[in-house]
Amino acid sequence: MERERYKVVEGSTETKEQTAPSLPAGSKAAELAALLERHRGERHIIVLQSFPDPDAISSALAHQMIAARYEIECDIAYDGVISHHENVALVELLDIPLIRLTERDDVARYHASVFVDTQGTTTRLTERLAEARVPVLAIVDHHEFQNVIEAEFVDIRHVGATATIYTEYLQDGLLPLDRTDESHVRLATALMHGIRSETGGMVRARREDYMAAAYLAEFVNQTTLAAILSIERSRKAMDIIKIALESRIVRDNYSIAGVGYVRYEDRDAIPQAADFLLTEENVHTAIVYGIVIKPGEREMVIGSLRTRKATLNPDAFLKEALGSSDSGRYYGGGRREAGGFEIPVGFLAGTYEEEFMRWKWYLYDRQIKRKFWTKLGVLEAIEQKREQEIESQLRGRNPDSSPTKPE
Ligand SMILES: [Mn+2]
Repeated sequence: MERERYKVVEGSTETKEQTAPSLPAGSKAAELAALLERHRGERHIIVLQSFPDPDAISSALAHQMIAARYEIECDIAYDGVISHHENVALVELLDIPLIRLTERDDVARYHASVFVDTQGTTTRLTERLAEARVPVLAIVDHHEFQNVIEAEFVDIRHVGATATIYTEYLQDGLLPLDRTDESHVRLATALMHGIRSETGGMVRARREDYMAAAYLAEFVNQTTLAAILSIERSRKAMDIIKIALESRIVRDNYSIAGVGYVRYEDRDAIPQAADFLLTEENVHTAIVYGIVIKPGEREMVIGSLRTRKATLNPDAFLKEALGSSDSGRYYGGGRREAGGFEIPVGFLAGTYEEEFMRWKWYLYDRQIKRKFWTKLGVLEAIEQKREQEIESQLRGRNPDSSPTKPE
């Protein structure tokens, strides 16, 4: 019986042998296969969180392709926006058909819904589908159990990514990947990106995520993956340039901007931002800096100086402004027209708790600005104004939790 049905789907006895699945008994993959078999020929909606990320998008694609083998037609839907550039890059480069559902769209036409990388708490589609009496068929997710909706099939696991769970389904035989099949290569590339981005480039990955990535590795299109990542990176640089532009302070033709925390991979955006600030009218010298972090590694304030002023020697300027460490090593130096500096965060490094990070940035930002304003001889005016701003900010917030301000 089962075998006959697979034959119909695949349309040839040749592939029948490969796909009539010997799914691991008692596995979630086998359970999902049985579920899809029961709903053969239906039309389903795959629901994503309102702001879908690569993990959600790639997992949905996997579900869509698996379900297609049971003649189930799936729409991948969300009700918010695809906000981040990396997600846009993923969707565009891999040609993944996402549908943005608006209020006007009729959801009653679906036989059932499937929640992927969400348990219904991060989308308003949950209520709309409930109102339209569309039953929930499946939930596949890696977040904490929410107990908001019930489903025929539930697979919620503590792994780094939902894409890891779907990769396991593929491995278990729900859709064995074939390197010569372009759509399979696209799927593997999407899932790899999903796992990597969801685990912070594997930093937070668990054993299961590594196993999944290892399986996907031989099917991934490296060029496409690199393109997705480079689009992501250049857009990150744009974000940092934007922050620099918004936070810059211009005095005496010097433009100075602290951009906050910068991921190690994005550190090149700091000199790019300095180059950009230099294009502003009346600015001859631009300085941009941020705290560059990479979990488990050394933390540094990294800064860049760019100047068009012929009489300004970046090397001498930075050495004088920032001075040297106890061991006599200068924090900064340079060449003609450009310079850079690196200040180790040292003792304060490695704590990523939000409040702590905010104060850490505040102190470094403040100290670096003081050094430069002192060098330029404009310290007093700016400090006074800033002091007032901060004091009123602190008063407006919770004064008890404010650490003693320096000096
Ligand atoms: Mn996720």
